[in-house]
Amino acid sequence: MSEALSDTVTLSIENGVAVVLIDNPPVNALGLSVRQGLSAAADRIAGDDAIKAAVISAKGRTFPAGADIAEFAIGMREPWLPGVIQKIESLEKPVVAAIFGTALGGGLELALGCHYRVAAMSAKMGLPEVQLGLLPGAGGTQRLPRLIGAERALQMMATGKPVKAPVAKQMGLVDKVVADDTLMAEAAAMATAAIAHEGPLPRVSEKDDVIAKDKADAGLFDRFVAENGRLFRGVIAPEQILHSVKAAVSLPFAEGMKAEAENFGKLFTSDQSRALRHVFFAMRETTKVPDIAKDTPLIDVKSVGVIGAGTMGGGIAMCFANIGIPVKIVEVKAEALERGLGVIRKNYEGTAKKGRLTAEDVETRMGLLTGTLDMEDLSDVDLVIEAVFESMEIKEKVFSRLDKICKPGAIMASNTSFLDIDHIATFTSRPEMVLGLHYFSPANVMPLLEVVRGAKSSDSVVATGMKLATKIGKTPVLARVCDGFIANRLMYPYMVSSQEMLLAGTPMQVIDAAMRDYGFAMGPIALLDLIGLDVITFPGEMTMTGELVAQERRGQKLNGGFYDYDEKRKGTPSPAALDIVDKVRKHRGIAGDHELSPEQVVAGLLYPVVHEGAKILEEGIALRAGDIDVAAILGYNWPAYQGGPMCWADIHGLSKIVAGLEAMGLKPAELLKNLAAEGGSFT
Ligand code: T1G
Repeated sequence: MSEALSDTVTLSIENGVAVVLIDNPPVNALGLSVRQGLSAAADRIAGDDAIKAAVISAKGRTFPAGADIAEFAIGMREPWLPGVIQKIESLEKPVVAAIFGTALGGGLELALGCHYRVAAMSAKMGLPEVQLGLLPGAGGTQRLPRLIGAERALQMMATGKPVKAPVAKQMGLVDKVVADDTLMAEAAAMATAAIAHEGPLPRVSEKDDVIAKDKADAGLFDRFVAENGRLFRGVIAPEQILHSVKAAVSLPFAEGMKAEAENFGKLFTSDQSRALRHVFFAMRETTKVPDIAKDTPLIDVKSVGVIGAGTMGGGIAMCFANIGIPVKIVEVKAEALERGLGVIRKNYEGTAKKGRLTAEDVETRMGLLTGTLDMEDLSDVDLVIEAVFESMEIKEKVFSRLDKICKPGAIMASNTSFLDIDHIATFTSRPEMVLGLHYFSPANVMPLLEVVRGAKSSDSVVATGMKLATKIGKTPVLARVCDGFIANRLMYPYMVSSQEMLLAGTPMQVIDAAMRDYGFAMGPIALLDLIGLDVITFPGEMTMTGELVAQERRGQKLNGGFYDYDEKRKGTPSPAALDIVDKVRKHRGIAGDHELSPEQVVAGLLYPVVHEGAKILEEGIALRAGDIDVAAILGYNWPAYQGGPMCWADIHGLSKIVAGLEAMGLKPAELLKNLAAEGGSFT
């Protein structure tokens, strides 16, 4: 018979072993009532002579997956997790952690405070706090190095990557790995056997043999930093993790715990952690469409047709073949079809070379792809996605034919990146079956999928599009119809402002360096070279990109662009481009003597993006500010630790942005002005 120690923790006694189960769906996060229950369990275990040992585990899908991240925003209360874990570790009766699912963050720290750990074969364990801009703040930075050594502990904590149970066993992180369905029995057996254990219980905080070796290795930390520089770039948490592990190696446990708490506190209140915690929830929020009922019937997509075997069509087809859905790829010319299928095979073989696919997987996926020159062959598919040339005239031809070919109930989608889905829907007799599925190139790699809801798209079609996005491993963001939808519309002012800034007199390398320091992998000018100078049309009858293309300078891989590139693709400002900058300046009567500081570059490029985001929000094109942030992060590699444009704006200061936009001669969006005036925020 089990008794409730709190709303989310129960205790039952079986043959002298207390079984403590956490039940806090969906992931058994270690919220207040769980901590209260665990603390009460420790008291019961200590005080009840009928209890000789204990097992701690959970119900549902996983051993605790960490602290309750949602609790951070509402303020945490005692008992604190480090203290609860310390209380469990200090017990004189053996406590076994029975680990399954994903024991992450505070969940793994709880297990480290137990005397023994047994894991189900399918379990994963990790300390991903760094992905939230935090560090393991419940003893993880002190116990983990004592168990598996400082170097491997640093690797786990600075990357946040989980390890599978067999690897955990090999590292000494768990004592035993058992078949999933025997976990609780094995844990109880381990607890019973431990009752007879002579001498002090194995407490990780008292284990000093492993840490002694680290103490003797003077170069350990410098080596780690030298070999893992990329983990430290732009972000602050890894450095605090490093300091905490140094404390673990050099200080007694209690003092190391104080150092960990201090370092955790620095991170907890940092802008980067606020941004990353916002992104964590925003990424999960995008699938929620408030005005579509959760029980809306979904269309069962068992087969797909893709029109166009080019880069986009091929990538889109791969997304479905990857999850076992057969795809018919339509082209107008046999050689285009053959070329497209050849590129797909090459992609799969490339992945197989990296060991992420077997040769058999490649054949299975290729076997799901059928090429055809006849659009009539799409009469039996459940979903068609066209990825043809971006011309409304061609879309009209395609959709009016699809309307005659596709079976009733088939979804007809366009991959267009800016054309009007509502207008495309008028080419069919069933606009309710039409929507946009806007992939980002390469479609089989980029995680963002904009699901574009037409005015007449049915709820069922939209809900199916959102669900399907997740099924193919994408993060969907719902957009209404407008030019550029969300991500491209949002970042167009960023690209335009960078061109204007260059003409006004800020050197291209200054612009790009400022945005790399902000956290982008590359600046806007280099990005333009990478994606190709003819991809974006800039305003004005004479533009630098137009002049560069006219000189056959089309981009990084096409004869260079704004930069000339060496064999390692390192760019230096191109004299030819500088001449063109001068030419366009003269033509437009721009002096070109106005150079901005890096801080002014960031403001000059990002304020217009925030302004556009506010308009996207107030026009109802995006459902939430967080969706806009997700679109920028996943579509344009906006650095997640900056939160995305809307979260960054909140942190940066909306009033500052309003004033900055006005100084640039821009009229800030109403929503932005109003939020700034009332001290509100987007996120
Ligand atoms: N706290 C609160 N809610 C959480 C949560 C958490 N730790 N983890 C997941 N959720 C919610 C999530 O928002 C979603 O809610 C639902 O659970 C399913 O999540 C002291 C300080 C566990 C691998 O960082 O990695 O411990 O949208 O959609 O794809 O040192 O969730 O359904 O309403 O992601 O199956 C450290 C974060 C915390 C783990 C499951 N732990 N979670 O993935 O489902 S900080 C983490 C995950 C900490 C200590 C420190 C994943 C998952 P909703 P999901 P999934």
